Amino acid sequence: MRRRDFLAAVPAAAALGAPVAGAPLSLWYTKPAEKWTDALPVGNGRLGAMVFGGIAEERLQLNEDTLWSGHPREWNNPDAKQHLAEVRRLVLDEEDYQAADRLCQKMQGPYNQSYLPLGNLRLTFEGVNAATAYRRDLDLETAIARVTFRAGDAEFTREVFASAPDQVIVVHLTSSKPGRLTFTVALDSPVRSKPEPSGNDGLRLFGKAPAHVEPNYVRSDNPIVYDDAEGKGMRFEARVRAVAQGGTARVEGDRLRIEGANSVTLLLAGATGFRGSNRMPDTPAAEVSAACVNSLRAAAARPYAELRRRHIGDYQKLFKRVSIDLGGGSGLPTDERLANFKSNPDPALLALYFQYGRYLLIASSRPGTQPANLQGIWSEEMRPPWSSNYTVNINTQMNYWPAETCNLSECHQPLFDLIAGVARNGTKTAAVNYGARGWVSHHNVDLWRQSAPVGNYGGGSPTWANWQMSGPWFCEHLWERFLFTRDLAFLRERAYPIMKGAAEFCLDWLIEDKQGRLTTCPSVSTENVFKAPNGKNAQVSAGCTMDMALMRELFANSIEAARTLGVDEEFRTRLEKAKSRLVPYQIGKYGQLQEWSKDFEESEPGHRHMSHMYGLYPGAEITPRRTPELAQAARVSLERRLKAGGAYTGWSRAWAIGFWARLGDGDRAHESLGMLMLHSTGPNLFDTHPAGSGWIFQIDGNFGAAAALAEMLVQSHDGAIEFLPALPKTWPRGSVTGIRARGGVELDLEWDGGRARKATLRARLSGEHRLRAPKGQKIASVGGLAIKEQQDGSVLVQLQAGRTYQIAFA
Ligand code: FUC
Repeated sequence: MRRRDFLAAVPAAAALGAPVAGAPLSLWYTKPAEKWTDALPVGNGRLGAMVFGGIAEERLQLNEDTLWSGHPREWNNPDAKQHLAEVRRLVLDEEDYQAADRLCQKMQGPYNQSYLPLGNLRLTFEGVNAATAYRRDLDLETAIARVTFRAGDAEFTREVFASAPDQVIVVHLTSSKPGRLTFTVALDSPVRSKPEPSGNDGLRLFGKAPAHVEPNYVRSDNPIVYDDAEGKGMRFEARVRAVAQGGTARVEGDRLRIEGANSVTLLLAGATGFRGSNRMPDTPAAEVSAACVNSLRAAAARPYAELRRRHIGDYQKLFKRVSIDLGGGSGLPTDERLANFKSNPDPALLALYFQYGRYLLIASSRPGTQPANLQGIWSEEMRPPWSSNYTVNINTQMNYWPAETCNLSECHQPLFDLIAGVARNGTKTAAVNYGARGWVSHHNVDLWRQSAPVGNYGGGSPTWANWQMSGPWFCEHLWERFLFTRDLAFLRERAYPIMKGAAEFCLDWLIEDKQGRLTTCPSVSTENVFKAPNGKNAQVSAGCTMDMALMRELFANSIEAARTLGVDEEFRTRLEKAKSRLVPYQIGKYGQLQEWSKDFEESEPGHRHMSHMYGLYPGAEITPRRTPELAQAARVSLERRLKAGGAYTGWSRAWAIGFWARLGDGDRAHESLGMLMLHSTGPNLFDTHPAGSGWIFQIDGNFGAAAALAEMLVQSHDGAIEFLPALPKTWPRGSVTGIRARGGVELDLEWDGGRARKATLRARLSGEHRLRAPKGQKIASVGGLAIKEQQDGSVLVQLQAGRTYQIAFA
């Protein structure tokens, strides 16, 4: 590569704008990461790296979001249909629930494929062993991970970021004394591959992914099957190029050696042979290479300072839309703040966690990329937990809970693409497995948009895979996007056809129960187990509360969508009729919201899933104002779950926070936020999930808790924009800007002494809005508008697109 003089373009280390200790939007540490879960994530939606920050050895663990095992294949099960009638008879006659469970397993197909790591970039330094003044951080303001330390008489810095505009990961190294940077660069991967030189100043790692990876459930040595046939396993490549200022850079064997440089920029590109979820991944090697070469060439033509500026500009356009201040603050490293949370529940750490959730979504989900999987895009294992797949009986959906409210609507896009792919494949699954129209999807999805119930994983195949309701849940995301943006083209072209197909499946899937109501069977309350009348555990029954809630919501939204678009009148009538016959919500013997259509005893009262409360959150059917009895019953259910040890996974805890926020109980929401910090958060603020005697990373809780925190401050699901619906006593004073409400409104809010002081509304669209002040307060004025005060204390206002309104509270 042509040498360029970067010195003039690059600011001195001290002027790089590194955040100081205690900067509110930085995660920082005084030691390098020892474990993967200590390292700090960067990502551009597609390429990700975990930065370890070692002193003599740096490791960047790398991912590319389309690198998966496998290829499109047949997963539908033509035999499934023949068991359906018998499953229904066994359940509806209450003859043998366990037999129904067993039969359901025969309706399954193969397990899904696995997300794979791209590899590692390793730097080994000479002459920098003992370091002082060590610090590593991740600055959420700039999305740059930084390492700084002193070794001997020189200061060393490294900056790492994943650029979306330039599609490369950039590592920039400097030393305060000239000529002090001497190190080797290597690429390796746990996926079968080979590193080799590329020109005089670069390396290339080329490989082919396995055609099949068995999940890790039962054994860690489950088969990983490589297959040389064309398209059976996708090609992939990582390439790194060095631009050194001063000194030399040259290839030595399969390594790159930098000697005596003043500063060095490493540019890393990655690409795979993925061609789309319904095509064999058979892109020729030369094309995969060309994708890397082209990104590197374009990036290398820009000086470091320009790459950095372009990255920050692009990132901040999304990140800076929202700011938050909950008070508090600390000069301590992030891991110490977390460890001290019990004695010092610092609100600033929660604000950091909230913004970290937004950061992670920007870093793992951009238009055109794959959606965030169970680990976002960050995964180092060949058999990651649950194949790091899309678990769509809550986890994937939870990843996108903050997208609209937290002003990252663009980041929602990859989920819509996934939904479209699953809907396409699910049309065949609906026909083959069930003889039904429309489309169906079950509880797991992978890169190939697996749509059938998965089975066949070692130790047994849980019946909970036979859950046909992810389609309706997906559709809630499409509809919500419309509610926030009122984008009619999106509704007409993307959302409604998919919603209609999901509703068509539901209409065919519904059957009559003995009381003449419409019900679903087989039906599982996501992964939960009940005591059947014979005293033994079972999973499959009929008409679980969540099935009914999802269908009621899908039908209502599809009716509304069709009406808005002026289409499908007759279909609307069919949906109305079916909707009115669905098994209704029921309140059980403990005063709880019933989880199953019969008031079964729970086998695991502290179960992590709380699906029956879907209508409270993220759904909007149950609200304390509109359905007070159901809201009270949901509260009883939540209390019972938590008392029995529920919410023990991070995602489940995040859900609990959302429930409390929707119930208007800020102090209980805050209590659960505290539990999340104490029990379900790793040192790098990654959300955790218990596993064996330890824990693993799972990203859903990061997103779910960020979304739930936003719900504590502003809600708009119940026919009004509500200010501070669940403010805890521990945040008497604070502010938030840029939160979005349904109907195209963006708002800022300030409070003090636990009372709203002022708010600003920016209307993106014209329309009537109902506004609701916090409990015990009133809305005194809205800009210069005439306000109609309603009986319940809310006010109605007519907002004009493009205008900003100041709100005063009394
Ligand atoms: C569901 C949950 C588990 C885990 C897995 C990825 O099966 O019940 O807790 O989150 O998804």
